[in-house]
Amino acid sequence: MRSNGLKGLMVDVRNALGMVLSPNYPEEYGNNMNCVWLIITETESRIHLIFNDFDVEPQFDYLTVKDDGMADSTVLGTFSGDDMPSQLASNGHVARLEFQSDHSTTGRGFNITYTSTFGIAVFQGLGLRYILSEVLS
Ligand SMILES: [Ca+2]
Repeated sequence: MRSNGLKGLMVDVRNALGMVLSPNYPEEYGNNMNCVWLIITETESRIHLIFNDFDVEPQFDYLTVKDDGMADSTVLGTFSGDDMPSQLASNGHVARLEFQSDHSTTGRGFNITYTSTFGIAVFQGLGLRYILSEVLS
């Protein structure tokens, strides 16, 4: 995973379905958060994201979903506020979720179910700010 610029806590859950929760969910997430989740499935598979709950401060806090594992990968969607995003699917076998919050006002955050079209989904590389800050700053 070196090429993705991620270090720190590695999670490897071999299930075709899992959850991505914002930090502290369903309690409010913190200020100044910078989180990255990388969801990797088998090469021929695709990743589907289903939003179950979404509540972040409009405009200033946001979740970005990217269509591959790199920071500069194509953006599938950027979400803010409390409108529930529609279901998303990756075009490849990797999806990258990035969550950023600013210095004030938080929300409940988000609860997302990920599934893999077929095969086994591997959820790898969850980093909260205190882990990733070494890499990102
Ligand atoms: Ca905020």
